[in-house]
Amino acid sequence: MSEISTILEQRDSPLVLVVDDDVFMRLQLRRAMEQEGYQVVEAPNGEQGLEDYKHLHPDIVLLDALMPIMDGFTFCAKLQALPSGDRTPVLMITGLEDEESVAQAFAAGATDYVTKPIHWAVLRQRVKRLIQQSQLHRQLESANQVLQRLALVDGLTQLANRRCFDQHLYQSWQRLARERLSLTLILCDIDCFKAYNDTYGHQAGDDCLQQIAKTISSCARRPADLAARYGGEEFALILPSTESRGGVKVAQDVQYKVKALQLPHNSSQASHSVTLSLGIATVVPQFDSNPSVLVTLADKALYQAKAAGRNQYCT
Ligand code: GH3
Ligand code: MG
Ligand code: MG
Ligand code: MG
Repeated sequence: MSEISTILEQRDSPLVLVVDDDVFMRLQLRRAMEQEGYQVVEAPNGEQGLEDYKHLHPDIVLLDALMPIMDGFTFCAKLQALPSGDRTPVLMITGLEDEESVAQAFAAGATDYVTKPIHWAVLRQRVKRLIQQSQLHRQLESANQVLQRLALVDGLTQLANRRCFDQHLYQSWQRLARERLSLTLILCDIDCFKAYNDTYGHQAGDDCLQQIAKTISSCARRPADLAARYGGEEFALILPSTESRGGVKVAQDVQYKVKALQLPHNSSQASHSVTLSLGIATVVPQFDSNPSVLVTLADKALYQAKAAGRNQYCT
């Protein structure tokens, strides 16, 4: 176990997990892999190998086919069942050259195989290539995750963007139509924000948007709630399973917290500090209509709040 904790601490080179019941074979494999600059952990059977795998997440597994307690084929099958198991390459080392065991190795999920007696130069090349492929795969996967995140997040405020808003609203609509529960939408628009930019500059305008975004986000308390940047200086709160009264409470909370920010706005018609106008709408979603009904209602309520002098909410 001390070997394992050392490896967990210092992981600067690829880690090879060698699973083989033959002590001499493990030693030879270790030497060959260490010569390539890899770190090595050994396990004498599939069961121990699986434990090590879970703790260490190696970059590749060199796996003997026939072992006591748990053989290589069973190991492979169990590895496939792990959440991260299908990504790590497994190079099966089999003494059995018959077609059936090769087929069995691939069917169990092995990535590639070599046969004993081992041709060491071939083994080294295979391991190198498999590690490179797996590292590339991991990089692509994390790049993909970043891209997916970027596609849904607003760059300035880090809030959900319009695309994310549309998706979440549609999904909430479908779910609540099934559950026959209310969906509330609040649209928030900063009052006299053009004047704010004109007075304090565009950079200050951006800072203001960031602070308002953070504040609105803090009012989305339930896991299913979503705060989004709906447009330039407009924000939205999607509140699933929320009646009109609950929506009003959240709107009041937003107003209270924005006021508490005390962001000076001397050219506002509504107040001496930055304020919002809010439109609240609530419906029980129906399968035969779509969320644009709700957006239109909230937009109308927002327009009323503006028309009535700003710095207020309407339903
Ligand atoms: P109202 O009270 O009626 O909402 O007036 P308003 O001035 O807020 O509304 P209007 O739609 O006339 O102007 C919105 C302004 O928001 C204009 C635009 O330049 C500004 N804006 C939109 N997006 C951004 C942004 O990302 N950064 C900054 N600094 N300003 C923005
Ligand atoms: Mg064996
Ligand atoms: Mg606006
Ligand atoms: Mg505005």
